[in-house]
Amino acid sequence: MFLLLFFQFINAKRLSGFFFNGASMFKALFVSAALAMAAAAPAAAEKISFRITDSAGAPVSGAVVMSAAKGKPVTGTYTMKQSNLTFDPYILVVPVGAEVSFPNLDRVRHHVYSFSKGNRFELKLYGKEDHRSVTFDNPGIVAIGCNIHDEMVGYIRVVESAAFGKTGADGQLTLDMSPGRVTVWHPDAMGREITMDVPSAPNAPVAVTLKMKPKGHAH
Ligand SMILES: [Cu+2]
Repeated sequence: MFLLLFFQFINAKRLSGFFFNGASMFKALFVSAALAMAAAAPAAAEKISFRITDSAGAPVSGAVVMSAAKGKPVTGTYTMKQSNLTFDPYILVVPVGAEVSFPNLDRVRHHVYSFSKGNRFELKLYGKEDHRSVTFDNPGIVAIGCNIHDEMVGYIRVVESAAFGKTGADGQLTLDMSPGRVTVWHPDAMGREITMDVPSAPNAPVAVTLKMKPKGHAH
């Protein structure tokens, strides 16, 4: 940052010299200050890649990466199916205010609910081809279950982040984001989520190791 400001100061001096033919230092400082204010705006977005592995080096899929920088809620379509007595996807990340559809593709009825603070909901018994949806208004972790099938577990991470996503089966993810602080979370990781600072233009994917609980979910 300081380096950037220094360069802008030099540029401003040159610029003002060019326009004002030996303009005073005062003018140069004035232009410099204006440029410094522009520099205080968030850095431009870059493509930054992440690679998330467990302690044994195996890729971790479904790990959520979210920027600390906040963004406007994004509208989009979000779905968590019930299929073969599982929630699909097992992990979903959505912006605050998103509406998530819960279609039931099974022949049996499900009764989907969450007791998670700020995002409690209950979708009473509904059958095949039936859709219900829920709007998530508060950031946080929403643990989802089914009243009929105890083994059904899913998670929705509701975020306020300007940039967010989750890793694929290869444990990788690329975000369009401004360099800065990010948080990495997975419901089956031990301990708290990991927060780290990502520099501009890292020369390799940002590597993060998550210590996973011994009994990881199959998905
Ligand atoms: Cu069920």
